[in-house]
Amino acid sequence: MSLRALNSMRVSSKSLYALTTRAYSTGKEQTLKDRFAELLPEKIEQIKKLRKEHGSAVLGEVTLDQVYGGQRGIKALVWEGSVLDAEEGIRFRGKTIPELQKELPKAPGGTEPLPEGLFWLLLTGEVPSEAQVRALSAEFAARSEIPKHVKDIIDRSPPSLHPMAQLSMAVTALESESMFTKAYEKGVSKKDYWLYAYEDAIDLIAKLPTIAARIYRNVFHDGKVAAINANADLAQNFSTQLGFGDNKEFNELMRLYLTIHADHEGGNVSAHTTHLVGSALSSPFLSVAAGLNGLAGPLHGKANQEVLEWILEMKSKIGSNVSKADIEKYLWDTLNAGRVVPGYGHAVLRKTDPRYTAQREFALKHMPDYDLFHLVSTIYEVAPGVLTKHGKTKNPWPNVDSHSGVLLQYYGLTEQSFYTVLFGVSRAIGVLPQIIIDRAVGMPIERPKSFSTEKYAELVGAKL
Ligand code: CMX
Repeated sequence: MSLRALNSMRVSSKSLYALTTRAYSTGKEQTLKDRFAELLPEKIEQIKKLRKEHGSAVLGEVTLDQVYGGQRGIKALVWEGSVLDAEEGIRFRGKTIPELQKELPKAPGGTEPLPEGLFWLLLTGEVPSEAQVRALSAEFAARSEIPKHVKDIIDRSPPSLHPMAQLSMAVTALESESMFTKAYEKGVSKKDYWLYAYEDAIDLIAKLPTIAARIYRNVFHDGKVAAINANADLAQNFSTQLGFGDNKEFNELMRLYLTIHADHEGGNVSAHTTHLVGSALSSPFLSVAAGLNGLAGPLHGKANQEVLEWILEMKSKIGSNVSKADIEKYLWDTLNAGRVVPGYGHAVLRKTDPRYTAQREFALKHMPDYDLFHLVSTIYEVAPGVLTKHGKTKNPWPNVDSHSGVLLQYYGLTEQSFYTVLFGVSRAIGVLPQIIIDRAVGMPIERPKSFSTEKYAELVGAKL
């Protein structure tokens, strides 16, 4: 039975649950939806008990500087999937990136983790079996087709419209498919919201590569998107749709890329926005579209585009033989012009981003002699010193965006205005587990307190 048919039926949530899980299970292994449903009562109990016994415990204080300083460090969000440590970097359900690379299932013959496995881990806290991940890949492949009106929106967009704007519009237009919105309109009980949010989440992850590839092929190529293989994993099918599927190394890069860009705890702009909009019970489609609009900003996901532009501008100004002294001067020129050095600095991290390191290791393995990789490595030797001397940024070390573009350039994906779309496809895999959890544990609408400057002055006993 197709999901569209399911969608139009007036079925109880219990029967919808049974139907959808049966539709994609091979019958041998437990599905992700089953496993999450099994774990959920304990999670709900844990939260209830924690709040009952410690609900009035004080977690910290909020300073006026934090209020004016982008709310850094205020403990005010629940995010189950990952935690970011300033020194160590990201851990996904307690696991570092090298641990993910070791423990998550791989494609046959591959060495990089499958992002499907990360999605499972983020939702349940458990590493899935190979069979469970294969079933999830098959489910994504089966749901990858996008509706005609979404195709039309992409096809009618002018090529001059930034790919991220096209992506956000297309994801918003998927609202027509939202099982969550339809169930809500039919008056489904709160405790069953997650069943429908889950279906939307799986649908969205399945359809995002098709949307992204259509944008890429339209804006930069012949507008034709290759058919996917129902037996291949999400990243390989995405590579195929983009036009790079024959390249095994590129497939591996996509697996790594989609895994490491997915989740970076809850406070970053794209994750926080998705969660915030979801708290109003906007569907997962509308919530992720909002998050993508935040990811499109140059201080967040668009930095991966800006890094490439900055490097190519450097090369065009200096020539192909770039010395350390040239880089140092170019860094100072950038800073003295009042611009930021893209790909460097972070709101939380105070060391080299482990996502940078993972990509550097990929480059050392697959493209050790590539000139752009050498340039990125030399910038890494020079930039932290310059940024430290400049004295503004709290973190002079590179972040994830500093390295990703060069890897894509190597394999021929040279159109840097598309790079943030790749980040967006991955980010959805990281934020959607929390949307499902939010609906499952009944997180309320988000509503922090705001005051005017006059009121804050009054609160701290200051005269303006
Ligand atoms: N180059 C120049 N100046 C920088 C800088 C950089 N890479 N990073 C920070 N600064 C400046 C800030 O602009 C700020 O200046 P003002 O005091 O004039 O406002 C000062 O240093 C202090 O900033 P901070 O506390 O160190 O950094 P924030 O938490 O405010 O901002 C970030 C974090 C990432 C936005 C910032 O480091 C930046 O702009 N980096 C470049 C853009 C980038 O790479 N973004 C991608 C981040 C990862 C991602 O989300 O994808």
